[in-house]
Amino acid sequence: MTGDTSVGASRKPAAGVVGGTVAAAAEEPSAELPGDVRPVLLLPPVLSGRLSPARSTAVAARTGIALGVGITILFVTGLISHLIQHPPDWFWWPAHPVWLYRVTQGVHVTVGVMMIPLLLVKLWSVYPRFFAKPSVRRALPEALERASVAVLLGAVLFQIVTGLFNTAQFYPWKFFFTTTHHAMAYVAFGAVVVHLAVKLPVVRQALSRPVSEPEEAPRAGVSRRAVLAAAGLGAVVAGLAVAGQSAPFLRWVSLLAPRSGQGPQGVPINRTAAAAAVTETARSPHYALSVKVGGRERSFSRADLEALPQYDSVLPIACVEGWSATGHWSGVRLRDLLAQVGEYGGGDVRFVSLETTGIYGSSVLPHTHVVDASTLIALRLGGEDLALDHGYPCRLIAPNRPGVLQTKWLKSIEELS
Ligand code: HEM
Ligand SMILES: Nc1nc2c(c(=O)[nH]1)N[C@H]1C(S)=C(S)[C@@H](COP(=O)(O)O)O[C@H]1N2
Ligand SMILES: [Mo]
Repeated sequence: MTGDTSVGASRKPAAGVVGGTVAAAAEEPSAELPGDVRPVLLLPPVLSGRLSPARSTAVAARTGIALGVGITILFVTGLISHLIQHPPDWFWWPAHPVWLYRVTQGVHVTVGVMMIPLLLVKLWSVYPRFFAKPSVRRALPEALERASVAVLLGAVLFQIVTGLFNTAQFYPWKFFFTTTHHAMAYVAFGAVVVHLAVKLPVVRQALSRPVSEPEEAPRAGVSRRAVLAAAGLGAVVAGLAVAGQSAPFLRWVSLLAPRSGQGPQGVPINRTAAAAAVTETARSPHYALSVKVGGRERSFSRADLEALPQYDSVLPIACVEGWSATGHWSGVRLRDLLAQVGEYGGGDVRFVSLETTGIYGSSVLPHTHVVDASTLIALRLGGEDLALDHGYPCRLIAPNRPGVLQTKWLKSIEELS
């Protein structure tokens, strides 16, 4: 203990000289770089950063903050998506604004893609330190710090890769991806919090000086401003490349947004009727929708549904993969349909599809959305009968929820007790 205290005491005055040369020499990694870095990789000087003042705490701190903010946004928006799909008792999600989930999940995937250039620049600005000779005096804290950085980096890379796979529709493994992506989110977010706590003094010091101010004698090479500008521009370009799949006015610049408005009736299709093996049953003349509520049951043909009062709803399909599209739906209000059968007791309602394969054949709708006037058993989209691929003879369309819960090709609707 006495040893620790004396080390702390002897370092204190140095750290207290904010912006002074002593503090800078003690804290700045760049001050240690030239001597300490092993020339492991034979990169050109500018790339390896040996000649660059850009590889500095100033850049590491600023890109680090951007990444930290991004990961926090990803953590929150990701958890929202998880909670809507697997709601615990305490969770409540509103029906309005109808576009809220479209925004949170669009932000999740767009910010997720923006992480890629930011992470590359961050890694570039710090990577010589991965090869720095460990100091003997601080062996344990340094080993712990490196281990925590390894966890952070691994978790964030894992999230980016699994997230991208997910948006690219690797459906056979999607369930596995979502589960691991969810578990790793806590690791990634936790590691960010730990890393920031460890680095807070260095970050505060780096931010207290302008980017252009030298931390030591100026060297040739890329400037910090240029690297930070490249990181920012890279993030914006990456974001724009995908943002158009959720924001229609950005579609013309979104070269990487694969599902942005194509598809029958102006709305993309994730799973076709053929893929879901429902082409026969959905077109069958004997089709009937079974509705169970308040202990009573009734069947409705498509003609029966058409004979009930029809309403319009403008609601988005907002896929968990980040793409979304507004649809002009019309059909029977769910609450009206339930009232046709029996007295709705206020519980959750389960929707089951004609589809018997796959894991998207059913969904559960909470009370808030059941009674909402915009929730429809849709018969039409864009003024025409629903395309077979959009869920003909009828589908659920409810406000402010993931597309995966908007069950197509309905077979039955049942209030859960
Ligand atoms: C540190 C970064 C990230 C964190 C903390 C994070 C967190 C989360 C969480 C907690 C979920 C909910 C999972 C569930 O429903 O169980 C989620 C879902 C999702 N994330 Fe991320 N994520 C990150 C990065 C990314 C990236 C980079 C992308 C894509 C570019 C991405 C795409 C997705 C997608 C598509 C889903 C929906 C999965 C589904 O419900 O099927 N994520 N994320
Ligand atoms: N029965 C069934 N309903 C489903 C699906 C499915 O695979 N099977 N896919 C869901 C998903 S993931 C989305 S995003 C929406 C897409 O609806 P759309 O194909 O009409 O655009 O339908 C949902 N409803
Ligand atoms: Mo989806």
